[in-house]
Amino acid sequence: MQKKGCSEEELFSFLSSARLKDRKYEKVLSSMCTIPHPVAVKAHNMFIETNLGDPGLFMGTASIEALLVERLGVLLHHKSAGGYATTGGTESNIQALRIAREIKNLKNPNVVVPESAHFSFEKACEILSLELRSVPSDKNYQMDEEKIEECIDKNTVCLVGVAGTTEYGVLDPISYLSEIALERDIFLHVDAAFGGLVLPFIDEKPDFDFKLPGVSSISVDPHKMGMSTIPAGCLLVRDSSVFKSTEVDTPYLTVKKECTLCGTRPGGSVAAAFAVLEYLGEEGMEEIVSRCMKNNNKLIFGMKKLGYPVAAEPCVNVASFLCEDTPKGWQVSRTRYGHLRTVCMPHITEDIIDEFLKDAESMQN
Ligand code: 0PR
Repeated sequence: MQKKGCSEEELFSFLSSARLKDRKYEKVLSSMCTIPHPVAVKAHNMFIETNLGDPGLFMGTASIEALLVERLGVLLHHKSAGGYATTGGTESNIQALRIAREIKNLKNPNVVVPESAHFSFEKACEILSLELRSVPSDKNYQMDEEKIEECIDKNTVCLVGVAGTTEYGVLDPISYLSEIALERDIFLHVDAAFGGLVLPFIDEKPDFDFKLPGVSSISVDPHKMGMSTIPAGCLLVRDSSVFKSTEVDTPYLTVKKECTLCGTRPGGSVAAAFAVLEYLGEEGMEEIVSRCMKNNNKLIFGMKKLGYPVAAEPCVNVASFLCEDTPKGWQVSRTRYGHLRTVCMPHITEDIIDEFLKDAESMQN
C-alpha cells in the first residue's frame, strides 16, 4: 500500500485500464453469467452497504431475502420452502451436503453424484470429509439409472441429481432418484443452479423440483439465468428444520444463531435477484427464456447443417457439439470429452448466432 493516496483521476484511469482488459460479453458463448438486468443494478446499488450476516440491523433487507426464498419456493412447487441466499451454486451445494451429513451423522459417510456433477461437489466432499461416488453417465450424458443402486449403501447420506448439467445441459433422472430417496430415506439434493431459472419457464416442463416428494433441497442461482448481479445463489429446502443441523451460536450478533456458511453476506445482490423476478414476473421470464432457447435451437440447427451435431439433446440453453475447431475470435469452452460447448445467455442475440455460424462455416475452408 502506498503511504500517500493517489488522486481519484489517477485511480480511475488505472481501474479503467484494467477493466478494458476484461472481455466484453458479446462474443462470449462459454459463460453461465450475463449482463445484469438494469433493475438488478439499481436495486443492488440501493442496498449496497447492507449485510445479511447481521439481519437484526438490516431487517428490511432480511425481509427481501425471505421474499426471494418465497418466490423461488413457489416457482419450484413448494410455497413453504425454507432457504437463504448464498454466493452461488458452489456454496449451496456445500451446504446441502453439510446438512445431509449432519442429519445422518454416520461414521464413513458417502455421497452419490452423477459423473457430470459440477466440480463444486468435489470441493464440498473434500471440505466435509465425505466419500464422493460418481455414477457413470449414459450415452446421453445423463446419470445412468441402472448404475445408481450399485453406488448406494448404508453409509450413503446424500443423493445428487443435476437439472441442467453444466457441460451438456441435460437432466438427470430426478423422478427416479426421488423414488430411491424415499424408499431408502436418503437426503436428495437437486443442483438446479442453472436449470432452476430455465425449466419452470419452458413449454414442456419436466419434473425436477419439490413436486417430486423425495427432493429434500435445491440449488438455484439468480446470478445465472436470473440476471441478477453477482453473487446471488439460493439454497432451498423442503423442511426448514434441517437448518438446525448447521446452526452455530452467534452470541454478539443481533440474532442468536446462524446456519449459513458465510458470516457477512451481501444484501445488494439479493435485493437485485428479487428485483428481477418481481419486475419481469412469469411472463417476462418466459419471454427471456424462450428467446434464449430459440437461439440455442437456432445454433444447434445451424451447426448440424455444417456437419457438427450436438453430443446430447439439451433441455436448457446449453449445447455441446462434435466440433474440433473453434471459430476465431469466439470464447467457447470444451467439455471433459472435448466437445465444443456453448451457452446462449440473454446477452446472445439472434444476430450473434448468425455471425458465429458464419465464422464456423468459414473455418471449414
Ligand atoms: N452447479 C451447476 C450445475 C453449475 O453449472 C455451476 C456453475 C455451479 C453449480 C457452481 O456455481 P457457482 O459458480 O455460482 O458457484 N457453472 C458454471 C461453470 O462452472 C459457472 C460459470 C459461470 C463459469 C460463468 C464460467 C463463467 O464465465 O461453467
